[in-house]
Amino acid sequence: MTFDLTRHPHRRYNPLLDEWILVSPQRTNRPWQGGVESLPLDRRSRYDPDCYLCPGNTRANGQRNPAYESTFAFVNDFAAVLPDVPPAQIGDESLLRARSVRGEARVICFSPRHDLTLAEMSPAEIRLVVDLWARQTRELGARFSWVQIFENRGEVMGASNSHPHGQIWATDRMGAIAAREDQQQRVYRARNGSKLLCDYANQERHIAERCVSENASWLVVVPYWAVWPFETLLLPKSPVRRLPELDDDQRNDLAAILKALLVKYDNLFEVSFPYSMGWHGAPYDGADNAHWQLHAHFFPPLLRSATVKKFMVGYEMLAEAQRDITPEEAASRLRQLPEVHFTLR
Ligand code: H2U
Ligand code: ZN
Repeated sequence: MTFDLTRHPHRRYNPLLDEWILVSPQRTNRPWQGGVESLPLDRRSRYDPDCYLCPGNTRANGQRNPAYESTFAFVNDFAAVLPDVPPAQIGDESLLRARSVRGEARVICFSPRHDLTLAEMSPAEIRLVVDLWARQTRELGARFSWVQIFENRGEVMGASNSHPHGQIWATDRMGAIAAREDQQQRVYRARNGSKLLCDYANQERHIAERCVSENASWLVVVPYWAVWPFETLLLPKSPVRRLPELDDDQRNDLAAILKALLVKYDNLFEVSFPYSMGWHGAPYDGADNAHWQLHAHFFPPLLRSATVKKFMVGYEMLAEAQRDITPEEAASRLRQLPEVHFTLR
């Protein structure tokens, strides 16, 4: 018997995080039997008088949103990080160690329309979100070394409001996951003289089986080491360290590929697909960061249908992450899905 990645349990290496993941493809080699359960589409209205993100409405702290017409950013009224924190370093080398954190948290509204998602917005509207991400990165990067842009989409991911929005937490230190990516890219560059994620994108384009979508400037793959069933990695095709560096064409192409990916996601189970997504780019720490390649991660929790989600429990909490459906199979299903939203068919 010879080893076969499509049939035998194995572990795959994640070079960005220096971690392993267990893959058990034998559990899904049976034919696809899960029905497609469509959830009823909740028809929301364009404006919700009770929404704290809609234009002109009053937020929990009594402040009033402007009558914004495209995007809108404000400082989170219940911020997890704060700018005015006295510096402190407690318990240096002891087991009980703590450090102060300085930061700023913002909420970013993607559209004045309460009833849309990024997937339903036009590429031109998504382009304005790209510009907002880039602007916010530059602005917060002038004051903090790490700018974490993210979106929690859908109730299952803990989003507290269906108005299309994301968040930014900027801090004076990188988070632990970002720091590991930084270190792994640095070591790779020192060893190979090239960027880890540029080499990876080139390989995946050549192999093609994990590619989901591609245009002139961007590539979406289900990474070889994906943990979540339909996790994807969005990569620029040329070297870019941070969002603000993207030129006009790259921004338009980014809006187009985001539209394509998010429509595919919605079409997968014919539901507004939940996910957490976020951007990773070079820190603003004064170093040259030539090892850094900008990228976005999409982590959707759904596994088999609109209602069956993957749980990270048991073995995964205690040993390492595990998946059944192979990244190749997930990519193939996403690739074949139409780029027209199911609600418009
Ligand atoms: P989430 O849906 O990802 O939780 O983001 C919404 C954020 O909006 C959340 O972090 C903030 C919450 O603190 N918020 C305000 O800043 N003002 C409000 O009036 C309500 C919620
Ligand atoms: Zn709203």
